Amino acid sequence: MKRISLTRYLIEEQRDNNSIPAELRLLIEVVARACKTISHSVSKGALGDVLGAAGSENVQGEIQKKLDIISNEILLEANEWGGHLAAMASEEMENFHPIPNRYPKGEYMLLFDPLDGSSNIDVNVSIGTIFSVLKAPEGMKEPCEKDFLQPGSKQVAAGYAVYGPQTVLVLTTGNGVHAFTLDREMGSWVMTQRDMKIPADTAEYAINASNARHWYPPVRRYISELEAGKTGPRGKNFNMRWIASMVADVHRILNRGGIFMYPADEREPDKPGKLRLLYEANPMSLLVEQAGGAATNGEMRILDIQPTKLHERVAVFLGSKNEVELVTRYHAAQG
Ligand code: P6P
Repeated sequence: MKRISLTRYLIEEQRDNNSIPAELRLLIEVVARACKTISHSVSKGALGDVLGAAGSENVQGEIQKKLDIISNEILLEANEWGGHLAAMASEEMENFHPIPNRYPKGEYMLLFDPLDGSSNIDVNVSIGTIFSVLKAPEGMKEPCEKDFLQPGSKQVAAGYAVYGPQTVLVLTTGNGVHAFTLDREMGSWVMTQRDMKIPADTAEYAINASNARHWYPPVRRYISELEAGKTGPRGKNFNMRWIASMVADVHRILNRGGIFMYPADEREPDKPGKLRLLYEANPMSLLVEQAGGAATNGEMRILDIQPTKLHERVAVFLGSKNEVELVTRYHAAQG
């Protein structure tokens, strides 16, 4: 595969497929540059006084790490002056962030989890940045929360950067999923995978098994069949992985297949799971579907869900199509 830069890929996509307007290309380049800066901060670790708690909580009631706040600030500062955005929203901020009046406004809205997998930061396990791009509604004057409440099928771009042994940016603008590895010497993102595809079948699943006693029957049934292995109803053995960084688990699935699950459970019946719809489940679901996989909340396609709140949570089953469809059928069978 010809190794081209992210910039060249975006320009060729814009020219050849007319699928990336100039403003969207600028947006993606700015986000990619911000992810480079975040990667630099993350990789300092203890040498950079960036580890540990920040001494505050976010809107989710989660302890914020210093790097959560640093990453959030990096994305806000990188994106607010360019003129390509009307507003931003972040897991780390209760309210959305309008573009200050001193800057021009654009037609896109950027949503992000600035640093996903925070519990792994201090123990040097892969973490990442997840982002989602929506178009501002036609004729929008002053943005408000409801302008963000669009189904995931309306995303014009989505991606993540995973900060692991390599720093890799994975992106879709609706024309396949492509990966770009950060060349630290040159400071550029270089395409290392084009048109990633998730195998329809898999022998690997990802779930936090410590919650098993709280799962609803369809999930209990599905997981117990995987655990039964070769002598059970599935007739084959399965392996399990759980990194507790959605970005890292999804990156593995995009590379070798698998199913990732974060179901709702009996602990809080009115809480539909832990993961957030707008800036975690939606971008990851678009990437997974663009790579030939599937993503549901157990009942319906995640990208079809009409959001009602900015920080709304959703149950997530995503990855290898045949496995996602099977566990979704078990939910339907339960009725
Ligand atoms: P648990 C990280 O906090 C996160 O939002 C996802 O990245 C990850 O998949 C999940 O939560 C891990 O949750 O309950 O296993 O710690």
